[in-house]
Amino acid sequence: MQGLSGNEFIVILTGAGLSAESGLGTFRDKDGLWTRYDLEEVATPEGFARNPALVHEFYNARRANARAAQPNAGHQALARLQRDWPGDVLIVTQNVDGLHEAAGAQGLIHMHGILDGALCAACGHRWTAPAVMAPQDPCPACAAPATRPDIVWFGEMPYQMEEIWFALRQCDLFVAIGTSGTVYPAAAFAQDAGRAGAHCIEINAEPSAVTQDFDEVILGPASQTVPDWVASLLAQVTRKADR
Ligand code: BJW
Repeated sequence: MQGLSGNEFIVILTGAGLSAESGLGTFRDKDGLWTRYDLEEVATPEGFARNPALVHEFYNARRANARAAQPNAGHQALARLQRDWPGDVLIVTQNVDGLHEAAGAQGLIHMHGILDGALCAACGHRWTAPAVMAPQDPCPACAAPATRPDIVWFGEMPYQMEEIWFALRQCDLFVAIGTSGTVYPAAAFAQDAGRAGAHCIEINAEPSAVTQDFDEVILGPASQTVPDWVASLLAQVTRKADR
């Protein structure tokens, strides 16, 4: 994208592909989580009601993997963009792993929740998840044995949607990174931002299910494409400032 002033408002949506090279599995790729687990059983409120122990086991294992993982060059480049871009950069992530924060990013929206969070299904209280959670764990606020992972499952409303839609209407540049474009409402964000006038860029290993909604598509592994894209964006405004 040419002719940037540096004051543009950038909204970045990230998905599982960004964390793939940190060793965390994606959902829908070959060997992805949904090829090994039935999403109806582990990622729906109905599945949790049927078998909370199974769901806690699934998320306890994912929490352990996420806590052991390190951010990769893609996460680091986005944190650098937030630090060095003169305008605002909002990162909206579907990822629940916390690797953006580990790389130094700030002010994120975790639209699908966070593995490090626990939520009381009875009173809505939230607290930091222990390493291992179990169905009968009492809520620290109301003592109900209704502890669940603070994760947005299918059929539940993702977090901070009004804030996200507002940002999509205001932004100049929308960039989706490492997401298959198959899960709504995130899959519609390029359409939402594009209709409001934003330039939309997709950065992914392969064209997503909604690739037609983007003005530009950059294909390749996020640990390389994201640092390259961030460097080229920052170089444009640095060159301008030098003139
Ligand atoms: C790389 C790479 C590398 C790999 N470098 N790239 C019918 C039509 C439309 C909608 C619906 C429908 N029926 C039901 C719905 C709604 C439903 C939905 O979308 N279902 C679809 C399956 C059809 N959505 C919901 O229920 C959501 N809530 C909702 O809609 O509320 C009502 C509402 C109404 C109106 C407005 C707003 C809301 C909630 C969705 C919750 C999703 N939850 C999950 C699991 C919880 C989190 C967790 O356990 O971790 O979130 S599902 C899972 O998918 C997870 C992810 O965040 C999400 C998206 O996946 P993501 O990140 O895109 O990963 P992958 O694996 O799909 O793709 C990875 C990509 O990376 C691939 O393209 C690779 O090529 C690429 N890649 N390596 C770069 N190194």
